[in-house]
Amino acid sequence: MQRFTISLDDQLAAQFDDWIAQRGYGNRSEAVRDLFRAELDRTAQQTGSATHCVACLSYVFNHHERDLAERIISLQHAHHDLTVSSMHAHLDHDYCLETVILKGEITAVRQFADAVCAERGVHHGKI
Ligand code: NI
Repeated sequence: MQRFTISLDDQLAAQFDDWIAQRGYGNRSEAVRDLFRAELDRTAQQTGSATHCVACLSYVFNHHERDLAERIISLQHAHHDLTVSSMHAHLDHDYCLETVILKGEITAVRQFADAVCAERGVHHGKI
């Protein structure tokens, strides 16, 4: 574990303390570590230095939509190497929420997620 000291002006420090309180962090160090990790991950994805990932894909769909549930299941089976697990929740009489855990090459994971989200009747898809 390494320690270092940073200087912040009072206004930025107050904003940061408000932010970490809203997020529920117990101290500044854990909040700073999470910010570092998020930025380093984002940079790795942008520069292409990261090749593999784990991801959660969530979407809502109407299970009355013709063949949609079957099409989604077929997509998952066609990419069984990427789909680690999925969870299905019946939201109401019409709509279902699914969350799929994905693991694999970033390009393949994104293509799979895009294909699911592009299916007619799939809404609010987000990876
Ligand atoms: Ni359902």
